[in-house]
Amino acid sequence: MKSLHVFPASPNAKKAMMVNHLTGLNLPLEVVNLPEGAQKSPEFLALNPNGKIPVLEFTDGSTLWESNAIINRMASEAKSDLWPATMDRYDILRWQFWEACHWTPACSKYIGRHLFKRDSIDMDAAALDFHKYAAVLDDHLDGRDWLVGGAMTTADISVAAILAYREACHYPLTDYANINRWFASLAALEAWSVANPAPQAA
Ligand SMILES: N[C@@H](CCC(=O)N[C@@H](CS)C(=O)NCC(=O)O)C(=O)O
Repeated sequence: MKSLHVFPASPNAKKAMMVNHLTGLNLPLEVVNLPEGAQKSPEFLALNPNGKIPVLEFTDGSTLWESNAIINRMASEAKSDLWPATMDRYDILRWQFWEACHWTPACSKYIGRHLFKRDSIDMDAAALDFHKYAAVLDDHLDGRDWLVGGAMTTADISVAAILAYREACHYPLTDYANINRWFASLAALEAWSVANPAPQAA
């Protein structure tokens, strides 16, 4: 593995940066300046034709994109229990698909409204969507410290990353005691801070 292409304020990059720290892989980071449009350059599009970060680049020049695939591959390389070699992998994948298809899109409406100031977003519809999925997550975490099994896995990192913007973007999380307890454990990790220089200031 050669390097990670990231933009540090991105929740999807945060997943890869956290796993980079937690596994001790410590791959060099190459910052792709999204506000300046660096993701649209021919050089970057050769790494990921979608024009999105994060990207994991290998020493032979090949690449892997999609944050959840990247973090599972990194944890596998490091033989880390974040991606255990058991049937729990399918449960982890379940939560990672849920994150990408439902949870992050629900949270992203708050990011669109509060960070990117898109006034056209229907926040009543956004709240309905958010509460639908937050209730699923909160119920699952009732009596559990982690999403899958008895220890932190890449599932927790995938689902928690978008919560980097919980305060700045006013996610309605007050009534979700289990999510708040679980998230506090993740936010207390050194890896969370290392991969999260100052998102609340956004
Ligand atoms: N499904 C992708 C999403 C990646 C993504 O949306 N990346 C954003 C930053 S969080 C990006 O690069 N946006 C730049 C653009 O679309 O121009 C993943 O999980 O890696």
